[in-house]
Formats: sequence, C-alpha cells, structure tokens
Amino acid sequence: MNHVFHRGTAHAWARRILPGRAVRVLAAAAVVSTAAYGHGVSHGDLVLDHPYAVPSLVGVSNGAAYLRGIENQGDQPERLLSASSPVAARVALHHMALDAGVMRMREVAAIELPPHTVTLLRHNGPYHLMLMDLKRPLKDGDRFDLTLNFERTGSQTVKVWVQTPRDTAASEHKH
Ligand SMILES: [Cu+2]
Repeated sequence: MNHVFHRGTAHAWARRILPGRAVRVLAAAAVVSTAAYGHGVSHGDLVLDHPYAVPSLVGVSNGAAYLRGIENQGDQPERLLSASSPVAARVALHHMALDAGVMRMREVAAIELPPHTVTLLRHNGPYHLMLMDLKRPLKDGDRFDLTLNFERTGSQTVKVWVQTPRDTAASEHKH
C-alpha cells in the first residue's frame, strides 16, 4: 500500500485510517529525519523520506534532486534503477566519492538499497539524482514530480520540494 504523510497532521490521520502500518512507517521516518518538518512516501518496504531539491543556480542548466534517505525496511535487497521528472530532459543517478583527495561524482547504473538499511541521498551524502537539462529554473517553494523506478517494486512518483537547506553546501554542487 502506498500512502503519503506530512508530519504534524500525520499522526491523527494515521490513527484514523491506517492503524499499525502507518505508525510503524512514521517511527522509521523519524529515525532518518533531521528536521522537524518534512514529507515522505512509503512504497512497499521502502520509505522515501523527504524528496527535495535546492534552487537551481543562475546560468546552470543542470540541477540536483535529493532524498533525506531511502530506507529499505524489508528483508530483500532492492535497487533504484532510474528516475525521471517532467522538469528535466533526463535524470542521472550520481555517486560522489573522494578520489585522491578530490570529490568526484560519476554516474552509476543503479543505487543499491540493502535490507534494513537507510541509504542517504542527501545533498551532502554519497548519492544524489542529477537533473540534466532543466526545462525551467527551480525556485524556492516550487514542487515537482519525480518518478523513481525500482528493480523489484516498480515505480513510485514523489513530490519534490524546492528549498534552501540550512547547511548550504549544496551551492558547491556544480558540473
Ligand atoms: Cu551530480
């Protein structure tokens, strides 16, 4: 079952409609969250926590989308194989790592989501989603759709919130 929650209203809503399951999902999401305010979607055994993007830079045609984390609560490994969005010509899966003292990013064919693990796709984490050839600039307060395609559990569309993170290391993200 898929359902969307927004913190604050979620508890009352969950108790009315989805007793056990929703409460468990909320508890898990609270573990991976660092801010009091966020949103997320559960998709099978996955919790897609707080999809967000930072405002795009003037004169830069690429942007990036993030999630606070993807938690695989199940016993089976899962993989994120691809993503797409109406705001970009293409979405690439990127991994960032230190290479001889320099941060480099490279496109990967898939992002592994091991069982009982939270994989970080934060702006300062190891993985992110690159929005290639933005069709319009991303402005603070915008919302846009992002579809994530998983190997076992299929596709899930999430709503990405454009916002400026408090620790704005995101402005270092240039291609
Ligand atoms: Cu990148």
